[in-house]
Amino acid sequence: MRPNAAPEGAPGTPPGPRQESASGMKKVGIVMGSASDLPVMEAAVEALQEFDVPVEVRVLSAHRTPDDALQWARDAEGQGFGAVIAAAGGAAHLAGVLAAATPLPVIGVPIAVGELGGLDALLAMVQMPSGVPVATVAVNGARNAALLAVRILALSDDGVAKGLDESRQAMAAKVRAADAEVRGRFAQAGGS
Ligand code: RP5
Repeated sequence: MRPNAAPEGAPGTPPGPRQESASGMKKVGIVMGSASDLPVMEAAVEALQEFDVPVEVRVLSAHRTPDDALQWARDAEGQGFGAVIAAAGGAAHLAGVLAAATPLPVIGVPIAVGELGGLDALLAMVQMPSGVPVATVAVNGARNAALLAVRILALSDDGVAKGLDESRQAMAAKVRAADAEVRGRFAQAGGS
């Protein structure tokens, strides 16, 4: 284990051998507590594909398949993942459970389900006790979770960093075009 690294699972369950994607690029794991989360999480898959980031999508439940969820998290770093996105609504401790079993950064996506519309999931993820963080995005914030994962991978991958830079420039260009259009419209209307 690296100095200061978090423990990777319980004693006697060492992570498997290290693997990388065919391209050598780190993968992002998207773990959701139920297939019912998939309609929201498809936006994360699409965003990662925009950056050609290899992605693995899994349904692993902290309360229905806890052993599977923990084993996946224990193995994730050795399997070549660079970041984990955890999505859950009714059982939002999933993100914290995964974060407890891997040193990788875990990004939580609270899913809007149930009587509280996702507020319970948001608080469960964002209010993790000190020591095991979950980087939580907005309720149903699947795209931002993916973009945060891309930023994490970009720290150690020049290709991803280049794609991120181009994406940010394209976004800024769109805003500047909208600004020019709005300014032009109101300059004509207001006469300034
Ligand atoms: C959580 O409870 C899942 O992540 C999902 O958001 C919610 C409802 O799950 P299902 O009852 O639809 O399987 O565990």
